[in-house]
Amino acid sequence: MKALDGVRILDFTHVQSGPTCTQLLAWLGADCIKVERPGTGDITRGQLQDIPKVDSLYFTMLNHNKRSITIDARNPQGKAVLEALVKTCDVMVENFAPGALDRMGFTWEHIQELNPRMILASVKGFGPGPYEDCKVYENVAQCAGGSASTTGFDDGPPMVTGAQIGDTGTGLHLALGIVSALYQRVTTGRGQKVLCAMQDGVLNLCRVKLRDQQRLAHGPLTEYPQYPDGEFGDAVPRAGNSSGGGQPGWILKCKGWETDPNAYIYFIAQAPVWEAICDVIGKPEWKTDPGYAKPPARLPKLKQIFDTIEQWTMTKTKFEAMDILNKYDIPCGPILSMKEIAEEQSLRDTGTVVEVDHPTRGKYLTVGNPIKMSDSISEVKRSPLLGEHTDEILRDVLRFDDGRIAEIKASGALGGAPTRAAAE
Ligand code: CAO
Repeated sequence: MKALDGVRILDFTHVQSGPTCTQLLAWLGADCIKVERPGTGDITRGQLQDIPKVDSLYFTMLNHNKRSITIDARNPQGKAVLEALVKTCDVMVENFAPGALDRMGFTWEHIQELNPRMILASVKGFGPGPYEDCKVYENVAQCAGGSASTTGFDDGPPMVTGAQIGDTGTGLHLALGIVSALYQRVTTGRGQKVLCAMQDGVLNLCRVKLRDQQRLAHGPLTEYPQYPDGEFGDAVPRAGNSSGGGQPGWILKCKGWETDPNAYIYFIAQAPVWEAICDVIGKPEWKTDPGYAKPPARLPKLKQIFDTIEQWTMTKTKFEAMDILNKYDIPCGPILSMKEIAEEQSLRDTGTVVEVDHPTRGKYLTVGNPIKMSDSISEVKRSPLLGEHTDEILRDVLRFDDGRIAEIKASGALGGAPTRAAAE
């Protein structure tokens, strides 16, 4: 048994934010029916294609464990199929541009008429306000949610991060909203709308920077690289690689950095292990020197301290440094390349990196479910081909008979041109 067995999702999502959410629910056991436009399907099937005419890794890696049905929502018969699906599903998830679902005829009022228990979950770029009608992609959300202005170096432009905090981050938030609404429905018997705006999701992930914005009113941010010599304006500056928490940290070069762009380690100069750090890097005198012994004395000298630690890390590979530092409980982390992560056996062993076989692509690697549950084990099943389960869903989920299925097909609602019989 899986945690969400018995939950049926009408997955009307595309691109990344929505599909991330529904993939997670599918891994947790929900039956996820992905509705796609006939012909093209989810636009990501054809984006960033590495093999011609084969579903892209962009698509396959966001749509595991789902079934695919093609429906033209503008065709009256297609709309009827969608209405039948609304009646039989528990959750409808969508991330169309603002207003698109209403224009298809699926207003919240209509959905409730069809199924009062339905949970309608949406991702939009912005919540109600001046930008509510805007279309939004990942990096726009990173910029509007406070991530870009606080990422990068002080002397450089704002910077986006490779982690998809706008899309995948919001999909995760939405999944939590959905399971909470399912739980509340047990008591109320009613569905509800769940909305996650990407700006809000990014801001939630950047909350330490809103913390710092308020700290700034009371003086300089002493753990930032701008302290003590640089200028602080009236907004949180970019903090380079300094730590977002109470323990100073920085990225330091390791042996081989001249040729390997990832020969670096993240080093945290955690106060409780300061004495061990001094011993490891060959600076035992710093343990008792009043200029270094206590954290407040170190704050104005962080750059010099990390430069000194780097003289030591440059004599070790990042993995050698990890081995030595971990013996002393000094928090640190190697900068791992995607190649190293793909080859890491322990991630394969836990199912975090999984090899999947696909009928037209062959074998590829994907990221499995990062949520590990002892009584709801996730298996990663390949993404569906476009419309692969159309007949199966009409027959087994909607219980349409052969005559009804033939009539819908002839109308062109599932793809292809309407036949003359349907037109007459
Ligand atoms: N049958 C018929 N029509 C369909 C259909 C189907 N099965 N599926 C989609 N459509 C139609 C929609 O009805 C819509 O039509 P109208 O705009 O004419 O009413 C149209 O396809 C396109 O939808 P869209 O506007 O959502 O798509 P887009 O490519 O122009 O915009 C995006 C993409 C992501 C910018 C937009 O969907 C959006 O802002 N979504 C919300 C925020 C979001 O999730 N962003 C993350 C995307 S991942 O980086």
